Amino acid sequence: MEIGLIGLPQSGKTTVFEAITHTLKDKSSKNTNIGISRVEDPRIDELVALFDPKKISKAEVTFVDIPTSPESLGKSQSISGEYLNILQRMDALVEVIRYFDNPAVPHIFETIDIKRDSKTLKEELIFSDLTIIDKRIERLNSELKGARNDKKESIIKEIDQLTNVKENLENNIPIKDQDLDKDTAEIVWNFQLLSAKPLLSVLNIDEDKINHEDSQDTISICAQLEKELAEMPEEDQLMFRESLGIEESGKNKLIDKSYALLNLISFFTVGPDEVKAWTITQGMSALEAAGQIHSDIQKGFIKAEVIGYQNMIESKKMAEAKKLGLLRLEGKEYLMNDGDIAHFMFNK
Ligand SMILES: Nc1nc2c(ncn2[C@@H]2O[C@H](COP(=O)(O)OP(=O)(O)OP(=O)(O)O)[C@@H](O)[C@H]2O)c(=O)[nH]1
Ligand SMILES: [Mg+2]
Repeated sequence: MEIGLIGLPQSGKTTVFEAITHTLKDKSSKNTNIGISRVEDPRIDELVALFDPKKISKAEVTFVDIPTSPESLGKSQSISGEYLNILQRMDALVEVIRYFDNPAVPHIFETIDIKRDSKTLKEELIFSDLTIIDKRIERLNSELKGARNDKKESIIKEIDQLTNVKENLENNIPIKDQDLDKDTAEIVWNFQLLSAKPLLSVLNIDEDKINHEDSQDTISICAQLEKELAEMPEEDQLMFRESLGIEESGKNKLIDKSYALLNLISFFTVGPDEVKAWTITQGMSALEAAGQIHSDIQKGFIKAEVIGYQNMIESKKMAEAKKLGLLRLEGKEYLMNDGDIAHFMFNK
């Protein structure tokens, strides 16, 4: 999963990035920071205690921090070029909104106003989508002129559909809040439009606002402080967090919310060699889950042996779980549950 950090200039994107990621995947690129966060999941620790594997593989989320030039964002010039290409690739976006006072860091609009900044940013996403939809409608119109009669109908239909989407955008309704029919949704999907992506808001707060309430799609993180904490040894971090009254790290908050926002769940593969967490979308079948591991496993899929996390912990040993009848044989269609432990049997 890849999540892109966006925000007005100097809102704290890079500071958030440094607070939540550990390993840099690609230091070669001058402009874009790509980093990985390991997903902390206490269930992994419990499974490791049972199976004592040689290798432990936690789920990973990739965060991408793209610097914005002051003239590009917040000034309705739309998002374009390489910046647009990167954002289009992302599974979700996180908008970093400045909510810290810092006289040394000027704000492009001079004052701190989180509603205004968030609105500005959302309008930028919508504006970028509008540009793309407009271009497409223009193309279709010129195609229509030279089209054969039997083609005309479908072109006119697409123009109508896109015009509807365009009007909604002009009324500032992001794609993800538009009530589109299946056909139109499919067309729009192919354009990888930015306002269609799940969006999480991060308020980059001061230390004295630490107990700011989080909501469904907004969390507050004191990026500066989190960055400093992330550089400390684990024990010191815990001690400082406790004394500051921060229950959960910014990184964990952000990842938890992202999972919820994107409807993501985890399943596990276990054994003496490796205990590994896999991230899938809620509603995925056993066959699709198998495909996450390897396309060969999906192709040759026979059955999946599945046991729920709680049952595994209670039975402690796979053999015991089998004896108790807790290890089930499931077919291709089985819908994976969060925490399932799965072993896929397949024809090589
Ligand atoms: N006081 C305070 N300062 C912060 C905080 N977060 C970031 N800053 C400062 O704000 C400045 C900008 O932070 P960056 O993380 O570089 O912001 P950015 O959004 O990546 O900036 P650009 O990439 O240039 O758009 C830096 O000088 C940070 O030290 C915070 O939570 N509190
Ligand atoms: Mg930056």
